[in-house]
Amino acid sequence: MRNTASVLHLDLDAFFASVEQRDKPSLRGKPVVVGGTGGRGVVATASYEARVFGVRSAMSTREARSRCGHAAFLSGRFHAYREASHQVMTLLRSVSPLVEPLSLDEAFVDLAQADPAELPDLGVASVTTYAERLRERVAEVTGGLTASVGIGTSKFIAKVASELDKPDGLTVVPPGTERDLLRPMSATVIPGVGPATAERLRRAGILTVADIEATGLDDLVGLVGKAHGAGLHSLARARDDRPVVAEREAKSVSSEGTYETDLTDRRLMEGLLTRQAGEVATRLRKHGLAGRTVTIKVRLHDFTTLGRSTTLPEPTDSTAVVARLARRLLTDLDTSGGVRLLGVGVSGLADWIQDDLFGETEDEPEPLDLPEAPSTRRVVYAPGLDVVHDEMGRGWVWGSGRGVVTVRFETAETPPGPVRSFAVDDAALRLWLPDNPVTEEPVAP
Ligand code: TTP
Ligand code: MG
Repeated sequence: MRNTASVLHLDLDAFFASVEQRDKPSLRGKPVVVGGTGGRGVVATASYEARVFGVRSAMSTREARSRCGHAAFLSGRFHAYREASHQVMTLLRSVSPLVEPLSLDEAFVDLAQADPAELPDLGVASVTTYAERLRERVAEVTGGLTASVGIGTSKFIAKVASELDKPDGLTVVPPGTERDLLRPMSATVIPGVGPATAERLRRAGILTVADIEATGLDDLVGLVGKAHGAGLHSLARARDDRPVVAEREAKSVSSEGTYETDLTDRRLMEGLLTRQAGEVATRLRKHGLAGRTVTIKVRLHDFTTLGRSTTLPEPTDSTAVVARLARRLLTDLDTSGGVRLLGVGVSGLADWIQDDLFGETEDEPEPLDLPEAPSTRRVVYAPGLDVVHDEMGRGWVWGSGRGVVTVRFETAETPPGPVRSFAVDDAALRLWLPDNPVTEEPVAP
């Protein structure tokens, strides 16, 4: 255990919704819900103004509309979220070589590896000043996004701390005060205590961290099993020595793409999966790896994300094998409503490979017979998407239906702008995408 508060956890506030408010000035300070906007859609996240009305992640959009009908309901713009994430992760990597991203909007940073010229000591006062400056820099590099930060002697404490003063807050837990902080908290603050474990503990009268602390190791093991019980016993005492790991050893190699308009053409989807399989297999070979489990990931138009996987008897690094399995997995899924994300991954990695696994020593990429994009992609003016109009310039889709699309003409750099309506087939209007979108956070290896 380290004796300084030098593990930092950063989590952006209402991430997708904040990016939307940054880019759509008329929505700043207003309730915004990002997610599937159709009948079966699910909320990905809501701005804090919408949370006041009880809107939450994973709630059905229908329920969110009934709680906060006046919110702006937007479908997502993943290129914008990836770009903001990239800006933040690049900043964090410039302050310490040890940065461990947990998701697009969340990372651990080891401050013990920060530049001593900027952080001369790891006392509470110094790390507090340093973290306040870091939060300002997050806002600078992202054009105004806020982050909540927690700092403590371990990953567990840092992560708990970043939640304490959300949004736009900073909490530093001084070394030695961890157990007092944790004791009154619900047992569910401990990583790994999900609903099922929490229920088992509750039936034994264990509700808080203090209750866990007061329960013997044997009793905990009896309740939740050996490995889990030992983890609870340690974490309830704030014992956590997991290091911040920059380049985790790759557990999987994957490639995915998000599409601004819903894909409906099956052949196009198969072509994209084949191409992604080629990228994954190439990366595996480059690093001398092979894996047994092939997975596909499919996000439907309503934000439901589906995964299917299959496991081979032996590891493979062959494009042809990965591509064939990926396409076969797709046949299990109903994609008729449209698909906005496709991905292929290989996991269960081994750093050896048997020769001639399936009699396919050749690794010829399969021909990519992709149909032309315009014939296969419906142009869907989903609410929130970026558009550009020949005379009016850049704006975003406010709503569409009955052959009409309504646009608000504003960007992050303009004041709130005017609203105009057009016929959906108006040749002066089209969807807008950045020239060089950030496609993916690098995956190790
Ligand atoms: P979170 O950090 O969990 O949530 P948040 O950043 O929106 O809000 P908070 O201020 O509480 O941190 O997730 C980051 C993003 O991940 C979120 O903006 C949207 C996306 N997400 C989903 O798509 N589905 C989900 O169920 C959740 C929880 C998040
Ligand atoms: Mg967040």
